Amino acid sequence: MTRQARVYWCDGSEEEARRLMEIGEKEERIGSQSVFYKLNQETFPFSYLHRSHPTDVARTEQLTFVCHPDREMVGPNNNWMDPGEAKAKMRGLSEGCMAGRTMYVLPYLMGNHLSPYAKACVQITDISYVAVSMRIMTRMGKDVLDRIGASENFVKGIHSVGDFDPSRRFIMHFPEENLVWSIGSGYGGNALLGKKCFSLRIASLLGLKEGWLAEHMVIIGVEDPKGNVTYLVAAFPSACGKTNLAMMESALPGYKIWTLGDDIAWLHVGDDGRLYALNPETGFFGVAPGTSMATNPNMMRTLKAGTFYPTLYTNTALNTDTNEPWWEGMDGSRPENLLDWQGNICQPDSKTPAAHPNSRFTVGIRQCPTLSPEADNPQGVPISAIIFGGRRSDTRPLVLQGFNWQHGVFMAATMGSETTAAAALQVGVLRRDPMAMLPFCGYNMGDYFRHWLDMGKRMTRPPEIFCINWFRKDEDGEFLWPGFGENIRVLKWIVERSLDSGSTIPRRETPAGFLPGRRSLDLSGLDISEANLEKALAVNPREWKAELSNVEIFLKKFGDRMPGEIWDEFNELSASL
Ligand code: OXD
Ligand code: MN
Repeated sequence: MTRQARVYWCDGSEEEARRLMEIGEKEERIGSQSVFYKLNQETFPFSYLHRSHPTDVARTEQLTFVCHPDREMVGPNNNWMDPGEAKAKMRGLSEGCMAGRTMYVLPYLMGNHLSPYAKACVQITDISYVAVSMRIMTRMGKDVLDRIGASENFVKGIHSVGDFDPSRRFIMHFPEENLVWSIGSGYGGNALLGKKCFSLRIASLLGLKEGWLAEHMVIIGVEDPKGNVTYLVAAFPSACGKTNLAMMESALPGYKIWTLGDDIAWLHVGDDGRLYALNPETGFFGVAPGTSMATNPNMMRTLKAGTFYPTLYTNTALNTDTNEPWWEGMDGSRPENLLDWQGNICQPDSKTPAAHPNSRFTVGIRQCPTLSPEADNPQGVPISAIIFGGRRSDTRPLVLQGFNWQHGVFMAATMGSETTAAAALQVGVLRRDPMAMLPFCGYNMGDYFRHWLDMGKRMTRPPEIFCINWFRKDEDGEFLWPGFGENIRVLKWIVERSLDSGSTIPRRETPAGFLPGRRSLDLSGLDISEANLEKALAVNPREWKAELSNVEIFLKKFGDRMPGEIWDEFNELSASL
């Protein structure tokens, strides 16, 4: 059907990565541009720049469908298409789509080779950029084909960039067949089918059937000055600081963050009744703008650590004096001689960003200096607290703890966030984004909340649940909380509240949840006024009432699929405000 000129079976080796870089540099093109451009190999070892098609710069949620015979099961949170109709459409669009091009066959594993939870997958693609990106982000290799053998039990991905025409761009999921079929985009979550498409959308549905959760979460270990490590997961919408949190450098002496993952966590209940998290990926696909030695020094070190994994920069600007990538918010001043993300010369006084706001780096997790020694644990790590967050200029306080599992699930189910450039949507508008999974939950969200409630009942020691908001602003639009490495102060409170001794750590009860008690947040050495701290932590009934009417509209969309427990919590909060 695809009529490719040749087939290339990838084995995941280093020689192959180098060969693919060369093909992308010298043989493949997007329009008039090479797929890869070699950057300064002294300062950015094994690094390449990729410029995507100008219409293809973010995930396209409006072109993403879940195709299942039961529309109700798919829910109002997903675009739906009948599987037969979707297949016919995709066949039409895919006819001859690889003519004259190479089809790369990518066998890969999501999860550790030794993990009982790992899933074998095969994706085909027709662009070296996706082949190389998948090698960074997954465990790719011939051994995966041996593992699959003659069985049908693997996740199938068909991907072609087609002609990049947005009117012929679709990302279709067929959960009944473990199949993802994507055409017309080479960008991130639209094209690296092991990521959002499988490890979140399809995996979330597998999790519903098999009793586990696939979540949009970072996994970190927080080490205290005594050397005890407590593991946490945290869910934030795209481009809200998950990567910065995952490799944060603590502003409090003696504390250290260990990195296990920055985007996806698979959560299983262990034999001991605790919740365990593992990261199915092996790389970071992070947002570049704003990343610097000041905001995320460990990521800057990761980017420059070049090993046998190439590091890719997608749609960043290029400093033509040094041949290095550049983006807004990087250290130092704006270079004089810059090409923007499309390769055009930038005027020095231009106010338009030179890097695309959703420009990204793709880099191997092995290069991360804070990688946890437990990152490859086949069972995952035991989780003491689950954090949910969003980008909210108002209403939501710096941190709130849920009263119990059910209340925590309600808090997460009703969270919202101001949209970012990660998806092709209007930026900065508030949308409800339960568990940061709105674009990624592959089935009806009402059923998803019920699954979360049921998971809690299966654990003998469920993690504590918290909601955080680093982004609250004052009347003048200034952030109230300094963020970045100072966030450790909030994590410290969260960890302490989550340990067995947690009930002794002071907290204040509000209708919306527990706030840190007076002086229980460690503010030593931090310059923040009492007034700002109070504003950052305020639970304001007027704001919450407005919030709840917005929440009610959202929850009602799911009709009787919305569990009664969620409405019970809603009614209790409404009544107590
Ligand atoms: C991502 C996203 O790329 O969430 O991780 O958009
Ligand atoms: Mn993400």
